[in-house]
Parts: sequence; C-alpha cells; structure tokens
Amino acid sequence: MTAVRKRARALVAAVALLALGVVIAPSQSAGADPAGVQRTLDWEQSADRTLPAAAPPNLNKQWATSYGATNVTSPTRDGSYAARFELRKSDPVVSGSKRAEISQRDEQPAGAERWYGFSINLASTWAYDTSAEIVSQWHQCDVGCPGGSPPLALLTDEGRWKIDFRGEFIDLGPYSTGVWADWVFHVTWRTDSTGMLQVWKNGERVVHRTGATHGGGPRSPYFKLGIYKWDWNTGAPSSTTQRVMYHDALRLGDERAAYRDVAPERACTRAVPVPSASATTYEPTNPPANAIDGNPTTRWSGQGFGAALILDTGALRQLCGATVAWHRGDLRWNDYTIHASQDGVSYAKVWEGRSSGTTTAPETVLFTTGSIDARYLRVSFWANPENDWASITEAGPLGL
Ligand SMILES: [Ca+2]
Ligand SMILES: [Ca+2]
Repeated sequence: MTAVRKRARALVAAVALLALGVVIAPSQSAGADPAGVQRTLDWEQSADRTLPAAAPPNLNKQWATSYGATNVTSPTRDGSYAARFELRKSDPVVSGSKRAEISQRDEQPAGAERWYGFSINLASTWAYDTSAEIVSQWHQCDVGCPGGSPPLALLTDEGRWKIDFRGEFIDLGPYSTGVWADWVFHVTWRTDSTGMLQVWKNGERVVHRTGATHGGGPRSPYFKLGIYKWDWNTGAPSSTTQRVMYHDALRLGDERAAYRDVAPERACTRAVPVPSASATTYEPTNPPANAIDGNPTTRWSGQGFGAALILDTGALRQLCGATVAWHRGDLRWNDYTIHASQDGVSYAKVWEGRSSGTTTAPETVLFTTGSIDARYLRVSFWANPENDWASITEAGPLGL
C-alpha cells in the first residue's frame, strides 16, 4: 500500500516537473511516505545500502566484522534488497557484548507514541538453542536513565518467539525458519498508567497491554534491529556458534501513523478460519453452521430484511475483506452490508453493496475502511428481487 502510494506520488511529481520543462534524474526522495512515517528502511534506496562499512544514514553501527550486516538480494520481503545479519560466537565484543545490530540514535522525545513495522526471516540454520537471543529491542535511553535490561524486546528462545516486556516473558508460539514473519509494534512510551503496548504477528494482534511501558528517564527508548546474544559473552551454556537472519520492510511511524502505514505489505487474500457462526434468525433445517461447513450445497437461511449471519473468528486480527456465496446467487442479486466488531457488541460498517447475481461461487469484497482489528463479522441481508429470505451457502473473512 505504501509503495503504491509512493509510486503514485512520485509519478505525479515527475509529471508536474516535466510539464514545467524540467528534466529530472531519478531521485532518492522522489516519493514521500505517508504522514507519520518517519523512516523507511526497506533497503531499496541506494543511499541506505551502506553495509557492512557503515550504518545507513542517521543510524548507528554495532558490529565489528565484514559479515555482521550486509545487503542481499535474496531473500527479500519487499522489493529487490534486504539486510542479512550474521553473528558468530567467536566475534569480537561490541558495546559490551556479542551483537550485530543497527541502532536508532538515543534522541527519542519523552512520552513518544511510536509505530514499528518490520519483517524477519530466520535462516534455515537457526537451530534450537536453550540460550536466547534478541532480534529486536527497545533500549532505555543512555544518559540519566535507569539502565539495565531493555523494557521491550523480541526474542527467539528454545524454538519459540517471545517478547520480554519489562521482565515478563510473553510466549508467541514456535518460530519457523526460512519464512518471513511480519511484526508491528505500537507503543506509547510512558512511565505511568497512560502507556500502551500492542503487537501484531502476521496480522494477528497477539499483545495488548496498558500501563507503564518503560522505567523512566528524559527520553523514550530507542529501537535496535539485528542479533544480540549475551550468553556468548558471559559463557552461559549455548549449543550454537552462529546465527544468521534477514531483515526487511522496516517502517518507523509516529503518533500520526496507523497500522497500514508501517505494516509490511500483504495482499488481502488470506482466508481466516471461522470456528463458529450464529445468526439473528434461521430456519431449523438451515442453521448458521451451514455457512461455514465448506459445503456449497448447504446454507444458512433466515427470513426478514436485516437477517444477519455472525462469523466468529475466535481472536482479534487484521481483517480486510470477506467472501460470500449466495444460494441461488446466479438467479438473483442480494443487497447486503458487512459490519465488524472486536467484542461482538459494538459493530462498525466496513462494506455495503450488491452481489453480482450471476454466480453461486464465493464473491470477494474488500472493506472500504481498509484493514481493521476485528474478531466478528456480521453479514446483514437487506433485499433481493425474489423474496425476503437471506440464504448464504458459504461466508468467511479475509485477513492480511
Ligand atoms: Ca526490501
Ligand atoms: Ca455450506
């Protein structure tokens, strides 16, 4: 989404300049990020491909080898380039430990609200180890701060993704190697009850906490990406001697940003499982469960304009569209609305329109609101040219 927007803006700018008779060379700054995106590090800009000699502009270098951080053309999460981090147990100590990291400068204002979107690909050699390592961290400011452990970190530990949030370990399930995992962190950096932490993993919201998010100091924590493995310096047990991972699609946003501005781009094509369905009304022979059984010959039927089918995905995640297949959908159109909800009580409209009337197959609709966090979808029937019966053979949400 961002790239499309950037390309569109770059084109408009180029056309405007050409109209003025100005000849322009391809420029690093041709496109503008959405308001609120402070920094994009997707490695597509040649000015950012400074590795391994130096960190990209306005970032700090924390590796000491020729392989610590490099640019690669495969694998990539977006575009043609990504970054590759490699740390070996035998590497020199950097900034007090074993690390290969790129760091933001310690210049974040106090009380900042920040968005961080990025994608990590753990190499297939990323073997199980009882010793953990940090792959993204938010470091307490350096001067006039409590110091100590980072208030927030993303780790791999004993085969699993984990978040260390102020000393509490939150287990986010087993990691897979050789694939991109997309992460979005939204943090309001506060030392009092007004703080907030939200985390999405591959579009699913896996953490939502309120309260203090760091321990104090005159500035908010700053972000670091790359590999930090302290056990290789302290001599604690570890069964590995090398770590390699890839990093791409980093976007840093401020309080004006939204999820879609920083999240790695995804097409709205992922079918989201629906464990249960209900309805405001139904006839006993055609219950709501028939609309999620995967069988195109069974259906939910409810009588009356406004009759609604409610799909429960069981968890909050970024939903962006839906597929709906109508009984007799090749013989009659249906006017319907889709509303989305986080709690099953408060709903917001995300789409309204008319089915094609030309097919019984599932038809895809994309939310006019863009993607949103939701658990429930309500599909409400309003009209068809034959009768006042809502009859849906299959329906399901689409997620990012
Ligand atoms: Ca890239
Ligand atoms: Ca069915």
